[in-house]
Amino acid sequence: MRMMGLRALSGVVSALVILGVAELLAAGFGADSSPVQALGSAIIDRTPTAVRESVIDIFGTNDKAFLYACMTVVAIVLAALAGILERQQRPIGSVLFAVFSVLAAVAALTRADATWTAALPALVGAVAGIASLRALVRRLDAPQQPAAASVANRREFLGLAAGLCAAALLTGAAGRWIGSRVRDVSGNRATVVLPAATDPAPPIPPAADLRVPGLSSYVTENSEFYRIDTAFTVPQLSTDEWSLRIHGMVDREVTLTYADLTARPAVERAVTLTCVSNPIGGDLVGNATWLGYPIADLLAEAGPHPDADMVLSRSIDNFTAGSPLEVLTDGRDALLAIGMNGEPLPIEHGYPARLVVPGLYGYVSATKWVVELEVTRFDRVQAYWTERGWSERGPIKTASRIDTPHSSAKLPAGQVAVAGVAWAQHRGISAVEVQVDDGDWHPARLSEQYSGDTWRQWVYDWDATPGPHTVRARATDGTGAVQTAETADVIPDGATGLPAIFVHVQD
Ligand SMILES: Nc1nc2c(c(=O)[nH]1)N[C@H]1C(S)=C(S)[C@@H](COP(=O)(O)O)O[C@H]1N2
Ligand SMILES: [Mo]
Repeated sequence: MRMMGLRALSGVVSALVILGVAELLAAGFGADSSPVQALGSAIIDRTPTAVRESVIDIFGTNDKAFLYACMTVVAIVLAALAGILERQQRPIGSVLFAVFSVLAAVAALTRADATWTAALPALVGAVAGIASLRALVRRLDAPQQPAAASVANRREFLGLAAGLCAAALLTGAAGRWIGSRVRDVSGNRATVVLPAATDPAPPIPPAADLRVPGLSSYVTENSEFYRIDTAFTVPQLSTDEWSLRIHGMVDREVTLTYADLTARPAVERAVTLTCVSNPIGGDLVGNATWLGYPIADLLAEAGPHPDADMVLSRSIDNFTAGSPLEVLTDGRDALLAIGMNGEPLPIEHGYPARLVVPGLYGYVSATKWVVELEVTRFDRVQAYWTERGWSERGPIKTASRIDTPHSSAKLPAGQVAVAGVAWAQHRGISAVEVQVDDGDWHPARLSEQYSGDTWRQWVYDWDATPGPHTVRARATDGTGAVQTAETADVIPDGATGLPAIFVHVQD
């Protein structure tokens, strides 16, 4: 039993050696070449849609932390197993290490823009880790000896294991530290001075924000803004490295540098973003003021062919979104954005440039760290989420949310402000109604409409009577269509149904 523990320890320590060496090399060969990053990204790209949705349901935007934890547990179990199976004459553990390192190397090689050097961290790491495993197991496999010699052997084993473990942690930490120093673009971001908008956003009237306690503010602060993406580590792309290539079914290919872009007249617009994975009542929605450049103008410069109907936008980490060309050029404020609420885009929200399209869910439009627009056709290519079972088109569905009171709140009888937000980007919100139990629908008071591209707040003054109650809301969009009560799952093109809270009003 004791022996098995020591064998398992050899495996875990040697796996740490692999990772430590690999992290140090990855500092030089690029974050994508780290086995942890490469495998994490490969897992994200291959996670079945249903699994991803339940993970997002449970862990929200901590989905990456959850994946990290799962990978750690699996790695420890496999490494311990490799240690237990390894013998001097029968190197099964070494073979296991080799197999996983080759998998990590292949994953690294298949990332966007990978060169052959991307395989080096995993492979060199494997050589070091296997050497470590062999050295440790040699000390455990020593033939039966007198008790004194065996105690000396054990001591030597533990000393070696401790030394290797410390060395692995040190190289790993050094690799991470150097890597973040080399790559981190927050220094570059701090030097960006955003251009003034030639066409600024109309000022937000005070009455756009009802300021009811518990109600989301009209503008979502950057630090509060939801984050959803497939990036296991946030891409670090400086303004010097960034460029946008517009190509495909166009008359002339266009490549814009950051300086080319910011020499153009900038516009500023408030637009509410929504994620297709947002369940009814969920918080994957936020409103910000974006500074950017009309996508339609950029496309016009390239001259899209008349038979093209889709723009496939691509990020530096190879995420893609397919937006209808028609939507990008119909006059709405579809932007290539560089600023968010008066600041350069936060790195996790797409620095230095991303797309924002009013009326389309993020997965078909809002590409962060965007570097390419390919003018093409829906019948020729599929975007990232379409390949994974989501609808190729993703117009935002009319939705409302009750922010206050919270579900299962205990309330005093009498006046209660039931308040929330409603959105139907690019169609606007014309009414919100509230229903208590199965009674009549009552109109809520709306905040001042700012634009059809942003959400709208509402409040209903409810005269609450004692007892348990269900309170529901429903919105009507600018075309007069009422939010459907029929429930639909988020897959394939967005949830439907009415938000409801259950409250207990005291006597
Ligand atoms: N590069 C990249 N851009 C992306 C995504 C992604 O996974 N990678 N996800 C999209 C989705 S699904 C949504 S809802 C929005 C979210 O933008 P936010 O994180 O700034 O809120 O980004 C979109 N842009
Ligand atoms: Mo999304």
